[in-house]
Amino acid sequence: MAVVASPGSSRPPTGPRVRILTAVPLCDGHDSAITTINLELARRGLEVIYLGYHQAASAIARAAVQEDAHAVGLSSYNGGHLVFFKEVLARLRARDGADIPVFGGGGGTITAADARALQRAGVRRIFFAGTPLDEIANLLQQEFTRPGRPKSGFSGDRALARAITQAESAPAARRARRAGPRRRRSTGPITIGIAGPGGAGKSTLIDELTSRFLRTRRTGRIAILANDPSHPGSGGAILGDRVSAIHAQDDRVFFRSLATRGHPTGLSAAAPAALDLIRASGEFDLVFVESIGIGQESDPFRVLGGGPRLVDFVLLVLSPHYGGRIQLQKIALLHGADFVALNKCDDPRAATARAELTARLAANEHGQPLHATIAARHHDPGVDALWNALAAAAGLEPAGGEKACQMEVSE
Ligand code: B12
Ligand SMILES: Nc1nc2c(ncn2[C@@H]2O[C@H](COP(=O)(O)OP(=O)(O)OP(=O)(O)O)[C@@H](O)[C@H]2O)c(=O)[nH]1
Ligand SMILES: [Mg+2]
Repeated sequence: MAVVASPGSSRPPTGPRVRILTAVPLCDGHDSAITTINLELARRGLEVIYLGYHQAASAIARAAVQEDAHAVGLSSYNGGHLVFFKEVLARLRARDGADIPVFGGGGGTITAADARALQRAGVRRIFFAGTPLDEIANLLQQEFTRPGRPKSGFSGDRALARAITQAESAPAARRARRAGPRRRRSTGPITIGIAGPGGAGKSTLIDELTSRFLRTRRTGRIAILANDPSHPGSGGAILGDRVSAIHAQDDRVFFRSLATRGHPTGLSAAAPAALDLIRASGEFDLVFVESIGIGQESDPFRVLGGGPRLVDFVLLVLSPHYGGRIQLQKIALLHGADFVALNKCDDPRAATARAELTARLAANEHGQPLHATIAARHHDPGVDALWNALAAAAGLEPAGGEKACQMEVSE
């Protein structure tokens, strides 16, 4: 039986973890319950991948399979649970995920009779109003800790997802052998690492870039590896990057969240092995790797020395709130990044930030262009220009019909 860490305990964040995907169904905006539950489960040592509210059954099943989740937890308050939970089970079956259990809650909106009907239909468990969070976390740990099924039992995204899970749980030495040395390859997908402070808009920007990949290329797939920090005490984590990943709901996108599990570089220790598995699958044209929110001396993709680079190109994303010119002199990655984006250019401080960053990059004498973006709006010309630059560097065909243009920031 797995042990549940109590909130604030100092359980080391290493080793296998129960990974739960949580979501709120379509036509339901009641997300405060699941937000609390996510946090409490993470504080008790579980890794929680949160998909968001107003989610379709198909999107939930796709995410559960790509995340190789141990189980899916639904928080449903809209009264449609009898139909919706069954639909999620059906979509999981259709995606090689019939073995992924579904459970959930909805306070008083799910009656005991409804819960019995859902259990008869295959739902594992319903948590009623008043169930203590410790009890919920304990039950989830007990029921869903499972040995990894061999990779050979699965195909497609499920097989890739399970192989990544196995790399996450493997001892460091085995993982290193699997990942091998990383060099720029003449074939295989181009890999782009995206780093920047917490909340700068990395995930939102990746999503907008993904939409341009999908729009401008009729075939081909893209993979996204999104790293988020583990809780230093309990070892649990809230893996929240999927919330911003609207376009990951396309079958041409493989999205996988990774918790750092105490690895201090800004990426999971399994990220290099996961990258190699993605490359080896032969399925993808482009891979984005998102670091956790980084600090001034971070170099998650090793572009400043200290070993071989982990990716082909690095994009550093800053928001206008980095501080001032002194702070810009301290951000080590401003030297090594191939591309720099100033995101949130709808912010009143953007004009000053753009001027300061332009001067800072000019001092580098690396010819790094500055891209001014507003990832929070669709069809932003600054994101178009960034996509065109990345696509050109990656050798992908230019974005058809989309003019490369630099966003104008009013001075
Ligand atoms: C807070 C709330 C709101 C807030 C939502 C804020 C937010 N962002 O979430 C606001 C005020 C915005 C709101 C709006 C509405 N609400 Co409202 N709302 C509630 C309320 C009071 C509490 C729900 C809650 O968060 N509970 C807190 C959780 C932690 O506790 P719990 O529900 O007891 O859940 C336990 C377990 O079930 C378990 N659990 C729950 N989910 C999950 C998931 C997992 C994975 C796990 C492990 C466990 C678990 O955890 C708890 C542990 O004890 C309920 C009434 C009620 N008492 O339930 C109505 C209620 C859900 N709302 C209702 C309605 C009708 C609405 C509106 C349609 C009202 C309107 N006409 O505009 C809108 C719709 C909003 C939308 N866009 O969907 C109805 C639903 C009726 C139905 N389905 O038949 C309810 C039941 C009120 C009522 N009696 O009429 N609402
Ligand atoms: N105003 C504004 N908000 C933005 C923009 N881009 C992203 N955001 C918002 O900023 C918040 C953080 O965005 P994310 O994409 O999650 O940021 P992140 O860098 O991935 O965050 P972490 O992964 O936690 O480090 C979200 O609420 C976004 O909607 C933008 O261009 N303008
Ligand atoms: Mg993010």
